[in-house]
Amino acid sequence: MTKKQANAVRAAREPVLEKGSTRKRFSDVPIVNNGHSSKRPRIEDRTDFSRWRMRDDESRQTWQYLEDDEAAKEWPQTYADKYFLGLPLNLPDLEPAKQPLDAVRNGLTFFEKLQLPSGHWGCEYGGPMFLLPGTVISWYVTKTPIPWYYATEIKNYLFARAHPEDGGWGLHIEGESSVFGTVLNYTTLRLVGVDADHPKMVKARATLHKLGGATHAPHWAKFWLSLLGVMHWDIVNPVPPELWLLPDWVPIAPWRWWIHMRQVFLPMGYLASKKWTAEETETIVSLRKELFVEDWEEINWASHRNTIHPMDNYHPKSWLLNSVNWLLANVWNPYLRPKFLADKAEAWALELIRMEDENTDYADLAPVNAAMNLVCCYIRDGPDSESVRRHRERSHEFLWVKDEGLLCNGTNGVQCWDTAFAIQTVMDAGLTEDPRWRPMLMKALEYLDSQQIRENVKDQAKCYRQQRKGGWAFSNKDQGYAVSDCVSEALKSVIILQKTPGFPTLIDDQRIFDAIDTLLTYQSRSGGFASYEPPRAGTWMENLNAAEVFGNIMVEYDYPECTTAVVTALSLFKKHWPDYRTDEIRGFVDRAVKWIKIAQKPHGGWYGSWGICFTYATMFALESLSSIGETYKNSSNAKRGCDFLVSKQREDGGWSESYKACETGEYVEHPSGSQVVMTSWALIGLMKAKYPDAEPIKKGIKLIMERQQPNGEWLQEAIEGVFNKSCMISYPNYKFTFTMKALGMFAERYPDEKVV
Ligand code: LAN
Repeated sequence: MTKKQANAVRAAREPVLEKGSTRKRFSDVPIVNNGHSSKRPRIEDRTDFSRWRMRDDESRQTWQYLEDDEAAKEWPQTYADKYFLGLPLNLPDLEPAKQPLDAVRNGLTFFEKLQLPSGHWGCEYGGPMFLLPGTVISWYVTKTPIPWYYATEIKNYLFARAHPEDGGWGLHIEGESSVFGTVLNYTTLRLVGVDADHPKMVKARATLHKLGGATHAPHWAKFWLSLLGVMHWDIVNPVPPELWLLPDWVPIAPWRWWIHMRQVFLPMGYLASKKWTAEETETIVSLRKELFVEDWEEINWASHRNTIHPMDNYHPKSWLLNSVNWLLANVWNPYLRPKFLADKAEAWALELIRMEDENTDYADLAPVNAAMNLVCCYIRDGPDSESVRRHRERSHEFLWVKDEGLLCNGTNGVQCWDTAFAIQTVMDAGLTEDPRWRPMLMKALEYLDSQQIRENVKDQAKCYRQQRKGGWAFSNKDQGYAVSDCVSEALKSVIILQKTPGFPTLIDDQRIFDAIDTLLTYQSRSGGFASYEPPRAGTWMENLNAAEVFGNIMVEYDYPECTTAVVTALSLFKKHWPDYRTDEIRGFVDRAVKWIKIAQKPHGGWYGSWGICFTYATMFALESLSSIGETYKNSSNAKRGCDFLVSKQREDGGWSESYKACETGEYVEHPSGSQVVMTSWALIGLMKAKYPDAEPIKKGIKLIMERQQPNGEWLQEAIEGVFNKSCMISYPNYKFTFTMKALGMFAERYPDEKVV
């Protein structure tokens, strides 16, 4: 790198500030009070949005509220801060785009401003409505102080997201009110200091009561409310930590479960076994009156273990699980469970929790187990222990502030994932060599370099972790869980940039090979690829799904998105390193492609498990087929995929799919009409497959261009992502990365076509 290039990179590393700003170093500002308190937080109408700052310490994202005027002046808000907070950016209008490539340039001009100092793109990652409650309950029961500005914005967010008609909350932001959403978010509001007689609380309570009250809640809500002491532990279906003592060969042993279930059931099992309950407070006593239709003193808790409102019962428990639960609750726990075994199981659970905390430096897999592990550490190590301090500190990384208030993200960020797509967007538009975007891309490359996981976890086999050396996580290296498609997308982006003239080789061949070696350990016997690990048990294990509100949660599945991403990455890798494990890679790709073809639905599309829904997975499938040379002309699978997409194009040229498709398995249109994100997915799929007719593609491109704002941005539309079939999650950066990718690909493929 020349000195000039290095300077440009250094300059670009700084966040984009408004002209005339002076700024303070992030590290000069302390993060929020990390002490110990049982005080009820002060709560105000709203906070001053000009005081919030996103602090990015090597992609550790925390929102800071600068109460001190001087500090606020010295650390001005960046464009990214303002954008995230919904404050006016006052950006000038750009030269209107005449051609798709102009639209990409305008889009990048805007998107570049959102790149954070460490080189990644951050964003809200909300949607699920059960994450914030877990976090707040875990703070409350561990007497973690809740600053008034958090309490205030939590209240604002939950009020903003209450159902406009009935005032309740659903499983996710677009869902209808359920007991799960309503009971947990109502409780959260009370814990942060909102009065029970606030009109919005009265309305929400009426909805909760109409749904049957808290006794009709699903398992996970019953767990949190028992921990809080609002319910009695007898209402919680058993979560025996003894399961962790089972030898590995046992077909139901937890090491075979999907990693998220494993990591949630682990602390949940410990806490349930301890029947640990928070210190009673006035609010808790009052909640016992507010949340139930029955008289609290009269409730027969054990009789409500299986009471559940149909709205919350997406995956009804099997007769097998009901029978096992009955035996555990009525025979094993009261009469047979020996104390030495319970002690042994609890101790082993604590040891596994310690390993999870150590392996992730307390970041933990996701906010659900992070919140529970905090409580476990509080019990195990005491309120002032180092482990509790670290958990409290890390819990801020799950929070996000936006115009509506403060929410809890699905993970500690979307850093590596969105950064990988941002790079690929520029590549697909043929702009990687344009010096205008070099500083931005350099920062992104350096970011992926810094986030590659360099070692496997300590005692990998003991804590049932998958090989991860050379991989990338969805969020960042601290979290450190490699995922097959996250490794693939990051790897593709690194290869693309490092093979572009003018970019340095930050990641040497050996590190690329490490990524490949790890990726290859993910293939299942079927040829497909799952998310964090190859499946370790059959789908019959869903018979033990106790969570009711989610589907496909107990084991790993092979996913079209993951399998196709791996195929595309391996195809790209093979081009540049044809001699590395050549035969094996060929075998891996052949098996994966066979699986992809089998996974194609009779209508020609592929079902998406992580994005909504058929449009998303079909894009990835067509891209992967094209990476092995199969396109519309020579592959019946590619042709059927294209025909499927084209059959769903709307009059206005766009595509629109509703989250309902994920729940029902059928293509369902979103009531709000065409969406830029789904339109982009469909167009990318068609273009990758070299669909022969330019007309439908042109129509879609026109729609995307028309929706671009004068400053280059696109506005947020319907929700884009999903998990476990029933819960939706936002991917706000998709409206930038995929739109620009579609436009850029069009410009590359049809340089002479006029669109507007
Ligand atoms: C995610 C987010 C990313 C997502 C993709 C990489 C997009 C996907 O292709 C593979 C699976 C993965 C990594 C994924 C798995 C499940 C997550 C972690 C989430 C959807 C984000 C939140 C969700 C997690 C399970 C939320 C906590 C809820 C529980 C039911 C434990």
